[in-house]
Amino acid sequence: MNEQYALKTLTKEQVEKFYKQGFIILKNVFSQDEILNAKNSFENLFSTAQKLDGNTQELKGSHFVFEEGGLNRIVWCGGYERKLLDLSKDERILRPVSDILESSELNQIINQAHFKMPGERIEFKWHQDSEHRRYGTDMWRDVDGRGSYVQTVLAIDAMTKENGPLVFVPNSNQNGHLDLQNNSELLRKIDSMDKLELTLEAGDLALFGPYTIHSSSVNLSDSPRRVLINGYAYPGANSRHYPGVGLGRELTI
Ligand SMILES: O=C(O)CCC(=O)C(=O)O
Repeated sequence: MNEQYALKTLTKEQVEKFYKQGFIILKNVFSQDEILNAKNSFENLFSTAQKLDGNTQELKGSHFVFEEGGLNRIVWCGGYERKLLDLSKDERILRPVSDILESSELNQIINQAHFKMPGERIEFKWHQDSEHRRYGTDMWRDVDGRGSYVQTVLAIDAMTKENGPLVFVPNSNQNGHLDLQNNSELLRKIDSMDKLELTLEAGDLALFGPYTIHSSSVNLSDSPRRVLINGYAYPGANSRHYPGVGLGRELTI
């Protein structure tokens, strides 16, 4: 393999940065050939979704979720498109996650395809992923005391200012789980906080923690903005059942 795309472990500084600002970006993790392969899987998934009746439903262990604006996401997309499940255990994703969690055992609970096709009105409002992981309930235990979870976003297309990029609020992770959806005062304050609009090339990987406040708006460009999202929990943290995968799959690195 071209050295540029070889497995890289994180430095101590990168891990510190992850916990300080709430996210890190790794450039050129996958080659353009590998991304082309993943793009073919996304195209298969999308053409399957086009043939459905617009109601959320499960096919071969993948949960096709439609919302008002169109196809919102495909949860556990690797059920339908095996190549995307294989990609989610590539060491170039698992190694940095394992460096952050300081665990060689990982519990993968998320393997999700996000499509923002031109003309569709798909957006994700300000949130922390800790909401989706059910922090504060008995479905989640913060085993490592640092969030116990890493979400990774692999750019399948370039992510630009025009096509609905992820937007992070740096350092917003510092106060843990904020129950944002029940905190309208804090939600209002986000407008005046510093933000980082992410621009990525296809093949770049963003990693962020469960407490990092983020959002992404509608794709206003005329080309797709697709990402493959994989999420890994510290062993023992999750007890929520997810569509397609139940309690998740155990991976060892
Ligand atoms: O596809 C997007 O931009 C949304 C990603 C997101 O909000 C998440 O991974 O939690």
